[in-house]
Amino acid sequence: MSDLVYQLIEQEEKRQLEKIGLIPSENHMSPQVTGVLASCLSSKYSEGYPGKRYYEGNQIIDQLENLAIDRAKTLFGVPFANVQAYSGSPANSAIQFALLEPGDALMGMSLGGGGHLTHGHPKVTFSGTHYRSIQYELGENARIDFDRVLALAEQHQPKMIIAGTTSYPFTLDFSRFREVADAVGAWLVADTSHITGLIIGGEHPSPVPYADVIMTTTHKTLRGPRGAIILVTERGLERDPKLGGRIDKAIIPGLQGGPHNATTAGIAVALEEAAQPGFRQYAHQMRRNADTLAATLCAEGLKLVGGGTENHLMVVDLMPYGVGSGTQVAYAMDVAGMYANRNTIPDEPGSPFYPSGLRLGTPMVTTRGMKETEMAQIGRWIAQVVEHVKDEILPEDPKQRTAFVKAFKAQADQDPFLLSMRDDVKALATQFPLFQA
Ligand code: DSN
Repeated sequence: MSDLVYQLIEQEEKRQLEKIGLIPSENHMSPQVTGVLASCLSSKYSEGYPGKRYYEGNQIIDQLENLAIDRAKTLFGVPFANVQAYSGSPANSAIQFALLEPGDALMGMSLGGGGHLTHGHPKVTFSGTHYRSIQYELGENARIDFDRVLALAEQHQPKMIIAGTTSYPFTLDFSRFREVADAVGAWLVADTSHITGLIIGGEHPSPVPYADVIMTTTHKTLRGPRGAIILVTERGLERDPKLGGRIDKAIIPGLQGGPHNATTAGIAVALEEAAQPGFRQYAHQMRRNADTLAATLCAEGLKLVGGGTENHLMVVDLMPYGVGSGTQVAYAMDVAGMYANRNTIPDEPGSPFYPSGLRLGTPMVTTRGMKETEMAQIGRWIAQVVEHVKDEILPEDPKQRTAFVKAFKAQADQDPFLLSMRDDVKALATQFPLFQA
């Protein structure tokens, strides 16, 4: 295989094998899911839904999509599923398009608090400009303060409340969100993208009894291909028996064209894998690994947002090392062979591009078969990297930052300490395959 594309794929596989992935929204797919993605299913157009397509030749695709839908409904215990959304952002847009009118109030967690752009982030997003966006911040100890959420809801009367997060390390209390939604008559949408694998594995409470609609991406803790599922609960159907149809119409013709059939098949395979007893063990180990990583980081003197974790992720508060220091730490970690992402912290004094936190998660390392011993070692390595770069302070003057970061990166790329750690990390990482069943 001489085409540069294949060479680059080989290089990426080598990178993933030799490094340790700690981005909580990423995961490694099983060989079965990976294989399905490279099938002839990608060559077929199938706009519409099973039994009602706009193109001929969908006899097999219909069966595949129905299989994915049935598996989703069974696994989550809901009466309706749509598996066509291209990913989480289009899926959230579809739910909003289905249930809101332009200008309606939409309430979600702020980006800084741990929410998502599509949860109404103001000014620059579709959801934050097309709708009247109300954002709730975190309260004491970086937890959701439901008294404040309720007060905000009563003040602004949102038509939709989104209970969902991307960097919130604690359990989401869907019953409290339901109380708030009921108080103002709002739709309750749960975006469980990050925690779906934990929910299926019995490590996090399910939103099914409380939410009207649930959206999850399929590639995070669920460990499938990049895509999304929209579920409607019994509760949602009781409120509007046509809710499923409204969601379907919002996907197509509302927002999308032909579904990505190979992805649909990959979702079906991933759902079957998640239904196996082994997946519960995976979810359990993911939690244990997160606890060990968090405890090690704290023991090494690092500060975690909210003091720890109750799910698969944690956010290191790097403010003691200067505003925006997530930039230097995340880069230096990557040089040392561990890739994570810089992240905002609550009440971030920096910016999303130069944030003061570091987000870490255990989905990928757990999929590779790593356990508590490896987590403790990784935690100590991360602390050593922070210690190593802590005197490299990002300039306050935005004009000086670009040059500083460029010089920092050039220096880090040649840093003997980081490069030596990279050898140690590689020695550990290569003992584990990308996917261990
Ligand atoms: N980009 C995802 C994450 O990293 O959490 C959310 O869409």
